[in-house]
Amino acid sequence: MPVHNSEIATIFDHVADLLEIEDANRFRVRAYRNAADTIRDLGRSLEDMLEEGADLSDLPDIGEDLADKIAKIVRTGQLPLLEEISDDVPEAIVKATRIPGIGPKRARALFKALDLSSVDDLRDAAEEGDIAEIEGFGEKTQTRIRKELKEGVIEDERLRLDVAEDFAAPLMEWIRNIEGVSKAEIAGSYRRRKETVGDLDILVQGEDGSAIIDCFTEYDEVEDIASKGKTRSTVTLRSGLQVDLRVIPEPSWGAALYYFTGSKSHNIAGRRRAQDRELKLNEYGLFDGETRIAGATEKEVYDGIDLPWIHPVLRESRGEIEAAENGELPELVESEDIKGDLHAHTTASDGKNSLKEMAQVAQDKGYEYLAITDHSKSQTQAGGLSEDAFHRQVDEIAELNDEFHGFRLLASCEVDILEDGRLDFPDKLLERLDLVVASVHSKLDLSEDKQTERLIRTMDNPLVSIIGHPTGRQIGERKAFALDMEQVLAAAKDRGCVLELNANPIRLDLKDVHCRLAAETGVDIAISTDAHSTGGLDNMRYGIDQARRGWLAAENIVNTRSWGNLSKMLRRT
Ligand code: DGT
Ligand code: CA
Ligand code: CA
Ligand code: ZN
Repeated sequence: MPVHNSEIATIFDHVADLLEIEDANRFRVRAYRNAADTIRDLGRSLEDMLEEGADLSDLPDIGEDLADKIAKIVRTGQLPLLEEISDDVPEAIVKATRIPGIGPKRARALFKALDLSSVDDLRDAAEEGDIAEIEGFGEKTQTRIRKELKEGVIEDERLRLDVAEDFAAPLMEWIRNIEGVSKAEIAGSYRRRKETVGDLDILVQGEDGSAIIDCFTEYDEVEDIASKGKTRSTVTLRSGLQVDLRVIPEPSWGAALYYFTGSKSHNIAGRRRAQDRELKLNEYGLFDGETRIAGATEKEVYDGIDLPWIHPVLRESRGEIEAAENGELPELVESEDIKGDLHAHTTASDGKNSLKEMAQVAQDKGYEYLAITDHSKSQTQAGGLSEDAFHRQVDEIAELNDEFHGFRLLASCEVDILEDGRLDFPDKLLERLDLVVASVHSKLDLSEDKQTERLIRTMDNPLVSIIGHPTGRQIGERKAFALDMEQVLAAAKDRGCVLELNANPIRLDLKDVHCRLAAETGVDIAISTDAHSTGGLDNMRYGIDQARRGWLAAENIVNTRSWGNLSKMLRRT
């Protein structure tokens, strides 16, 4: 049974969560988190590496002990340590830590004080007013907990896109190798590149439906078969991911791909257009009475309802049909447009690779530049640098740049935004840098007014080029902080400040609608990976998909420009 890197990383993250709740040594907690990050960005399968006899303790952040643990997980799919500590810590406490302002310590205190053991217990306690009675909690926290529970954030079972990809890739390889399968594609939210997916909707074309489905259900990660028929089957994989598979006849392929790609509201709009033309549109084709007049390709289907083909990332029923009708679909930004990356860390702070290594991989990608944005001094958790250390890094970057041709490292910094919107470093240091990324990493639970004001004060400083991960959300982990995005965008526009679309699939912040709003407001976006390793630089593609979901074109993205151009643009003084 194959074990994917994302599963191993999830196990380590889970161990770290639990240890943190148990108030374990913080270095021990960090060790598991760092290992999880390394594994996620590795780009090679640990299982394959073990098979080839590689020594995993050669990897950054993986010592002998963790290497043994990885080997154990690959052999058995489990980690006994995790089972042991999960017995002591209710899963509900882990979930409660997703509520902004409730860290591991407070979650533990809360559960202990009220003798809670489940999310339902927590809900009851919040509704009955018990939480406000506990020392250190109060009405405000209680109201917030109620709200979070109502919004269902802490029980979100959707899978992040990158995790889904990790399971989908080998599954698709399996399906494409089944005898008689001539085509296979994933539709649904996965094809629309949504940041999370509820399930996978796979379409295959082939001769003998039953035989194909038999083979599909024999895939070794299938844990449960919910249904199994001649043309359709639904299964659950060991990871918990549900998969719907449908066998589609050739003349209906395009119609089915269109239908199951969705979104549902895009489909409904399409069906209405068909009805206006006295046609019928469904997953089998476009029909005039009993006659199928289109269906083999998506293009044919759109043609039949008098529209150009619409890219799946746009199919959210947010005006794409009107835009298509008027010939006003956006020319979406593409990977090839990207000329560099404006947010990356090195071993100087919490990254895993050196300046040189990061520069090498950026050049291999064909980039013209890479901004090194290590953390400022307040970020003690993330190895934030002192002012002196920063000055030294700027000098080191200048020296390295002498050796490069057609490429440069940009001296930068991810400077912490303090509670009042001022920065963690003095202007005198920031003035030496090619650009400045400013991010919020603390005081995440300020009120909307205060948080909005805080970011606007930050942008008042003309040395600030880009606001990093502007809403701070971490998918499935931490909600976005309260922010009036329209006000932030208006202020950014006034001040010529750029907002970041963080390409890390855990963040993807800004959201698609924010991107769209930014473009409408005239605010430029930087798509940045926030890479903490050379492998992290590969996350650019998630950021691009997200930008495309937000209708952005190359001209909306600052890092599609060459450095000469960009540096002039970023200069606000
Ligand atoms: P997910 O799985 O929650 O991430 O989102 P989707 O969009 O993949 O939704 P899913 O898996 O329920 O269904 C796949 C597609 O099938 C959906 O995007 C559109 C289509 N579809 C499903 N149910 C309906 C329906 O009741 N009416 C219409 N018109 N289309 C539907
Ligand atoms: Ca789906
Ligand atoms: Ca589905
Ligand atoms: Zn960063």
